[in-house]
Amino acid sequence: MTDYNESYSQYKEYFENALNAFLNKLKCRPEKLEESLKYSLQLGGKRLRPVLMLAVGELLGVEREKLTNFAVALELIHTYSLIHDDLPEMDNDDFRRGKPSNHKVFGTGHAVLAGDGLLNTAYSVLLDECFKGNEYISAAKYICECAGIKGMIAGQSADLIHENDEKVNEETLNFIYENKTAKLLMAAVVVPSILCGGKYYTELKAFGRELGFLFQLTDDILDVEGSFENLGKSVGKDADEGKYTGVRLYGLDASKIRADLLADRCEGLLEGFDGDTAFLTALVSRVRQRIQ
Ligand code: GRG
Repeated sequence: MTDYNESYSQYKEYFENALNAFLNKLKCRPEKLEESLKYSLQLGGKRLRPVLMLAVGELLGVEREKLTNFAVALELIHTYSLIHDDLPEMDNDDFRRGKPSNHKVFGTGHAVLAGDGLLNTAYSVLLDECFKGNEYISAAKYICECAGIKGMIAGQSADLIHENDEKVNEETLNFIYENKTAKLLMAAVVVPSILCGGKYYTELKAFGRELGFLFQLTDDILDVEGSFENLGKSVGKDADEGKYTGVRLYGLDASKIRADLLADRCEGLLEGFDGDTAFLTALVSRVRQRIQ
């Protein structure tokens, strides 16, 4: 197997080139709007969703070119959600990806507009894909559902509503985990399946869901144990703000055991796929350890 880091860098580089080409063509006025749209996208980030999409595409034999615009749209949606999440009225975070949050640079009003602009642009990219055929329409629709009112927005809404609840229950926690975090990861791994006639559709959906739960639980653990240097954002905020987290429900030690179980489940699902799943298996263990 090619070294994990090398493969991750290759997928990421392919995506960065595509994103840069897209951004070079993205022009709008006023200049401040264009700058605020591009600022957060160009701060970096792991590009986990595009990397996952490309890696699953390779496993299923889907050409990269077919996935590129879906990966760009998904990263635009992810970035919009981070901009809005950082706003004082939401998670109120002054830092993102190690740099000042969008609203700290451009002001709250423009951060709202930058998020709106990225979301609208993502939908425009997805609509362009729809002219290519039915499977493209289905893939675009899947991303919309994952990002929308039965997906990420529902998860964020529940997260806000249940902030400061005295008790945490598992059903609500699962709703938040599944919608706020897992849905965009599910979109990343299911789109390649849809584009090749639904191969491993159910299994990939399950894989994306488990990976999303693992991702969010390790995020909750890192909010207790991580550092600003490693994460590029403030830590210790969940407890300060009475957030609904896995650590609050299960406790820190049990959360770590649960995270191991979720990683095992992800790996178990990957074992059922034909082809070389070594990269995806290594990615699961990196998400568990939160490296890269
Ligand atoms: C505002 C509609 C709306 C939704 C916000 C993204 C989100 C939903 C909330 C962010 C809170 C949070 C910590 C979620 C955990 C999962 C997550 C999306 C983390 C950040 O994603 P990474 O680590 O970020 O992939 P990078 O910067 O690497 O792209």
